[in-house]
Amino acid sequence: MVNTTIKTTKSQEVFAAAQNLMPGGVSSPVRAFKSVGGQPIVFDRVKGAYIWDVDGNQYIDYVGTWGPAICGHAHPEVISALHEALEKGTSFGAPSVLENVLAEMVIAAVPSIEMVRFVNSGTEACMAVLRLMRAFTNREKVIKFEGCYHGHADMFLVKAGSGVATLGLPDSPGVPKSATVSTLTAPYNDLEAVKALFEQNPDQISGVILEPVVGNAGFITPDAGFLEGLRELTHEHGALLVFDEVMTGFRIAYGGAQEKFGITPDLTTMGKVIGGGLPVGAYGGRRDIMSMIAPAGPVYQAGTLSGNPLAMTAGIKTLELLQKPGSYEYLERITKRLADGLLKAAQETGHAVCGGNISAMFGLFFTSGPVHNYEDAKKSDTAKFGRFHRGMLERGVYLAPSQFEAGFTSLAHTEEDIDQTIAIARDVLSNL
Ligand code: KE4
Repeated sequence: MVNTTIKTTKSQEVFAAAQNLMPGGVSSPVRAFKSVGGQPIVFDRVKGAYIWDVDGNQYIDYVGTWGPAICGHAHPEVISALHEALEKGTSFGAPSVLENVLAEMVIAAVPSIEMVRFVNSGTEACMAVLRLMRAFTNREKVIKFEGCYHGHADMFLVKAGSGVATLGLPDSPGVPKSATVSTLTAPYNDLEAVKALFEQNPDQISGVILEPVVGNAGFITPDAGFLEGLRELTHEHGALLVFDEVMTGFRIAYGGAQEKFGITPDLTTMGKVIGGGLPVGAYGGRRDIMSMIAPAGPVYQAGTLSGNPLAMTAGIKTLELLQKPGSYEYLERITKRLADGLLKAAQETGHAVCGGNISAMFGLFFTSGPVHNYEDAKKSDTAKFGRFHRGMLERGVYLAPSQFEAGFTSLAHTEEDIDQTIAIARDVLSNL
């Protein structure tokens, strides 16, 4: 076992108290480390590629608050822009120029988006987009893929990924059958299964929603032809294609996975990066569809803090930083170095592994693979992943606390950080 050099007394005290105050001691289930064992560390502060916990231990961070910290945590330019915005108030509940600015940036960046609506989370964006799909097509059913996660709204908690998969929950109590009866599922990368669902449900399916690169069942990439096939099938059946780019948006490329793979969905959901660490979600797409959203049209969706000036400011500054020439080449280079290094270290220490990266998103499964879908992902040795996670944590590397999550790098990660991470991984893996 790797020497457990870090002291986590304060983390343990704080987390013990938290468990009396909040269910599981956390504000979101995956943070509780349930599937990797041990106790979570309690953060004190973050900066760039690093975390410091309440005991003063420092970690190289590959979660990046689950995606938003793509420019590095607490980027000085984001912080100073927020200080300036703070002086003018934290929330207006009224139109502001900043919403126009971020909307123009999103529309300019994402090929398929002609209009956008801001909300406060990815869950809200996915909830709203499903209502819009149903209203536009006047059809109730929707196809999602096993292991994909589109937030915690009732109708998506069917064979969902992320924390649902992590905790091995058979979907969730409290979700009425009526909410999920119209949610159809297929294995990721299985066009034949999608074709069959369309044939079995003629003229009843409003659309297909998916993670164009999966990050919530571990890191799973689309097979060649899969996304193109979905685009053809949805066109053929008068259904909509929706890319849930809450995780991939502005991470896989500045224009998201749809730019990377050259596919034009009808609607897109976003979150994480576009809030730069503050609560922002968004959905957008074809003008003829988005014009159905109230008050322009009859489809209702609302939110007190939607488009608030602080969140808009953090999002604007983050996208400005990402626009700097070379950003995505850098992210691809360091993340590929990391993924290749981790895979090589694992193979050379005798472990069955597979995985890889696309731009600043990566993943590693403890199975020889290949992993094309959630069933394949579940063949991973999750107990070994738990030991690996703990070993890395005790040596100062913070990975997502679940086999069914993806890893994230940032512009703040240096080659030294990457090489140090690989060296630590080699040591942990050889003692696993
Ligand atoms: P939020 O409601 O958590 O902002 O977004 C939901 C969501 C929607 N779609 C995709 C593709 C997502 O990845 C997410 C949220 N991602 C998880 C991490 N896998 C958030 C972390 C958490 O639940 O604590």
